[in-house]
Amino acid sequence: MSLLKQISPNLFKMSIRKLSDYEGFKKLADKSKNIVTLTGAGISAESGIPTFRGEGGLWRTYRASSLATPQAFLANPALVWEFYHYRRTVAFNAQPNAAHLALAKYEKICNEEGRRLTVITQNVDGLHRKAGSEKVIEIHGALQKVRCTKCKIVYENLNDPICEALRGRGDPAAQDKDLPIIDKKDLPKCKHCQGLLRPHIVWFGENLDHEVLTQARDLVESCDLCLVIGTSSVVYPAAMFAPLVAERGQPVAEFNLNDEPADETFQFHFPGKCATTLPKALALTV
Ligand code: BV8
Ligand code: ZN
Repeated sequence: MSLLKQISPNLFKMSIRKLSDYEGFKKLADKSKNIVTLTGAGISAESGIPTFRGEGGLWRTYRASSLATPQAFLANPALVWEFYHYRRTVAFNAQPNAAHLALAKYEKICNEEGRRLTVITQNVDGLHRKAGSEKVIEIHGALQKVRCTKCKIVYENLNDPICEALRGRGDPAAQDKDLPIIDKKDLPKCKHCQGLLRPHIVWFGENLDHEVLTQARDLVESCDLCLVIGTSSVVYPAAMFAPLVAERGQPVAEFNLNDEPADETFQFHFPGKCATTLPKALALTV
């Protein structure tokens, strides 16, 4: 695509315009029986939740992805808990935006017509469920859940702060050196065995839950339309899902700020903020 941009900008513009065919997309969506959407941090950006790779991808002097690892948690559980405490507070106080609401509304329309729309999300902020979506697969876990590192139990914990030691902590503008060290014994503890809790989140280098991955794969292999919304498509295995749908000859529609599609096999590409482009594409006011 970018070669075309260099050789013939006009032809490039025409092909981009052809990809953002709102009318053609809506006709297709209304005929589709089993729609899958893959969402990333970009769908929550307009709810005030920093994305991973935009400028929001930094917390203090750390890249978010350098803290989202088992190694980081082993080395400095207090720092990783401060990072997740900050993100829990931001997520718990955030509201779904028009893009989340449009997906929830369209899921209901599909249900009434005996069709299905399932959200597969990489996000851990819980905003799809808050918007009213029911069929949601959180492939990277959820900030609302914790897991005991000792007895492995998983449960929901909405306390903010999750423990006294984290009260008032997590400020992204603070300097680590100015803050008192949080002792490991004061970090969140399991309500059953008093073991150290961790966020129930899939970190880099960790496997996705087998059942969740199987559910996602089955949907990727059976859907007749895939919407890929607000993701840089760089993290695997999620980054493979939409191209696999296109490989099956099924239509993929991308909603992203970028003016070029992430993959040449995508049939539709709607450039711009998805809180605007998605309700427009689904012809919904939310
Ligand atoms: C796995 C939870 C098997 C954390 C996340 C070397 C060693 C170990 C592993 C690997 C390795 N090399 C590769 C791997 C595999 C690795 C991977 O893919 N790494 C990448 C970086 C190369 N994957 C894994 O480790 C996965 N597990 O593979 O297990 C294994 C095991 C051991 C060894 C090898 C393999 C686990 C990955 C899960 C990591 N956890 N999240 C947390 O949230 O704290 S990933 C995290 O980043 C997000 O969840 C998301 O999934 C991912 C990508 O982020 P995006 O959502 O796409 O957000 P991003 O900021 O990047 O982009 C935003 C997009 O939105 C942009 O395109 C922007 O243009 C657009 N946008 C912005 N605003 C808007 C918008 N669009 C529309 N409207 C707007 N308003
Ligand atoms: Zn426990």
